[in-house]
Amino acid sequence: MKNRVINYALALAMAGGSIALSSCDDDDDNNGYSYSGIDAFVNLKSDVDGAVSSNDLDGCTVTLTSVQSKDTYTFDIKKETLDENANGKVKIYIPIGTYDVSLEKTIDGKTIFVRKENVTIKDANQTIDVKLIATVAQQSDYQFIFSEVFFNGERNAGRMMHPDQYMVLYNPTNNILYADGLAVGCTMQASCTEKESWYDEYYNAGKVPVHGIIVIPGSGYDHPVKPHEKLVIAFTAKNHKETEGSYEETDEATGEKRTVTYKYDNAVDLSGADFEIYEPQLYTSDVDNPEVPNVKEIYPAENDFGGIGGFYQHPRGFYCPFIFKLKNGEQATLDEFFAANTSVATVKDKENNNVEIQMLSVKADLILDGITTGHIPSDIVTNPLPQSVDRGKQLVKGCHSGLLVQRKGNDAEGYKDTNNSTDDCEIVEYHNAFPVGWRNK
Ligand SMILES: [Ca+2]
Ligand SMILES: [Ca+2]
Ligand SMILES: [Ca+2]
Repeated sequence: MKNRVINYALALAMAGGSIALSSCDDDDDNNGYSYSGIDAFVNLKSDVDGAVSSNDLDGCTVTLTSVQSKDTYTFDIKKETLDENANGKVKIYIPIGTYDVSLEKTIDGKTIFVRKENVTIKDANQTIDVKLIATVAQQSDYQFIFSEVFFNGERNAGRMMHPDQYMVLYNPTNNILYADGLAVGCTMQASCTEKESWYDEYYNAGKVPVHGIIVIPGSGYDHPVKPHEKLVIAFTAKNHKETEGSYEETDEATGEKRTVTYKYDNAVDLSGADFEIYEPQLYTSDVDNPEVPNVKEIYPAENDFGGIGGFYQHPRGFYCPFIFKLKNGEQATLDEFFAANTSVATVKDKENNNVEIQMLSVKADLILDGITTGHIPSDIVTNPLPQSVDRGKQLVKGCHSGLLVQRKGNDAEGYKDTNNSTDDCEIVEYHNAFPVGWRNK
């Protein structure tokens, strides 16, 4: 059954402004509808201000589908009832019951939609709050690129630091993109070594083995990123300048021992990162900033032959980072990805015996962006990323040199991305800081 709601004013006009109700076979008790129900409201609330306008939704309908009977009830949206950001209430008249609420419209390359399931309507004038989402209409228009990758670490009066690694993922499109399920992989093949025994088998099949993947959590539409805005993922979200170390020193004159404490003055303030990696099983001294949500991780089972078995960026850039997207950041989706993309490869151990290792790989055609990184002494011996992802390279002179791989451009005007990092990126001897509140400064 499909209940198309006739606009009451329109019905009046069609009937010539008189005896309107005689055109319906209903009595006065059910508002002119051919069924009995109650008045209620669907309250539309735009998830991101400026994402949807009242004009976008003019003439659109909101549909309620009965969970039990699958009957549908549709209601017209009039822009006069909405504010400029399309926030506002749509009056509905509907039988008591449990419904799924939906709305969808594609306009100007974006899809605007609402999904809300299992809403029980039982009270007159009840209000159902729903979130209006607007994002790219075509999945192929979804894109994120690295605007900064800081894997190198730095020295602080000779002391090396690289838990202050970070990366910045930038939305180069003119649409709001949801980052739930946005993932970064680090290649299993190192750029400084000869091809691993499994390299051709995987790369010839369009697969890029990884030693770890980090994934932005979320149900699909929890983390909007506006056009030309970015997300900062920290290895650890704290102000690394405040990291304290100490050593024992003997006073030459008196022979007394004393403790000297120091800080890491050249390190990065990542206390305001959007997400952080928290992996105490792999990194036993890791700390969890409760203010900063943690990414989820997928990685192959750790063993002596399979490499690192966890998301890891080498301070010489040997394991190249790349971006891809899962449909969302829920654990079930990660598990599904793991099951579908895990295989077994055979490698030789030190005694030249064949040993099987678990491999996790990402299909190359899913990769949205990647940067081939390494260091000058070895150059790129083997390409860890397909040429279609990056046919260039960015090399640091050595570890802990305070070097940032940065894409040319800026947030406001965009960045250069020709999938040739030699041209698109540069290495600079500074890094940015992301203290608490950096985005609003
Ligand atoms: Ca951490
Ligand atoms: Ca945290
Ligand atoms: Ca690219």
